[in-house]
Amino acid sequence: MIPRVLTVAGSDSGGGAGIQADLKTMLALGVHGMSVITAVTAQNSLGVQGAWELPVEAVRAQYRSVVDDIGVQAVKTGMLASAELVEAVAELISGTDASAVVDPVGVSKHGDPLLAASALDSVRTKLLPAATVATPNLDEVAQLTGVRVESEDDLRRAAAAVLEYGPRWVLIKGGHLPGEAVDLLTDGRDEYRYRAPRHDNRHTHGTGCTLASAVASGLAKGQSVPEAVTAAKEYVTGAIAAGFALGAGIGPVDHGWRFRD
Ligand code: PXL
Repeated sequence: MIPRVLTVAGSDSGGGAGIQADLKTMLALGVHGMSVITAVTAQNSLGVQGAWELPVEAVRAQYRSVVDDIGVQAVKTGMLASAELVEAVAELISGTDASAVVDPVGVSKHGDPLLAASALDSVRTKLLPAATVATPNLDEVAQLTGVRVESEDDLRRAAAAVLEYGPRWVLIKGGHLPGEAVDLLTDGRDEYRYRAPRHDNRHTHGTGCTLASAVASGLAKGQSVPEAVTAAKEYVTGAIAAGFALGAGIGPVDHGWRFRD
């Protein structure tokens, strides 16, 4: 049977990030993608013009419909908007026998809030402990742990601070560091560093969602966490290199780059 992956995240009407990025990534990586929508954003290349979260019962019902009938090998979480939704999703994934990739989304590419400040403690104490892999960027690391990463030397301290909350693995995304882009994956014992060339391309909307969904797709296919991250980095690096202009602002990464001639 085809590996099945579920994203629990927000909708990006512009099609570059959120649920739309997740499902495109899953298609490109050969798994069956499914979605639990937590919030709807009115969004384009210029930013987020509006956001509406769904009632917690609607999120629970979508999740049970999918997991109880179709089944999942991996779940990815993205925008969860409120403390109530974070806590409900944490409980749902804790009770599911599947790998969980938690992308602790705080703000959009344009700096629009996608998570209430009052939800941060629920992310720390309920959601992160349920994660097989957490994938914070440097802003999310600072928001969740207070650790500010200014150079590659700080990545290990950032990872240790996130691991304190209980995820099995953490992938600290150092893409915003000056110079070479380096990510650190560790479970507190083994450590892997992923280096990628920096592409001179501002069309990077959806990068974080794409990476987390690619990791979830690899885990659903039976890859180990380090293998899934290696494959995911290769996919997202190609997608960033092929990112294209759309609208008047920041365009999306190209989820279909491997399909182009
Ligand atoms: O990349 C974080 C993210 C997650 N979810 C939704 C988004 C974004 C960024 O724009 O729009 C719905």
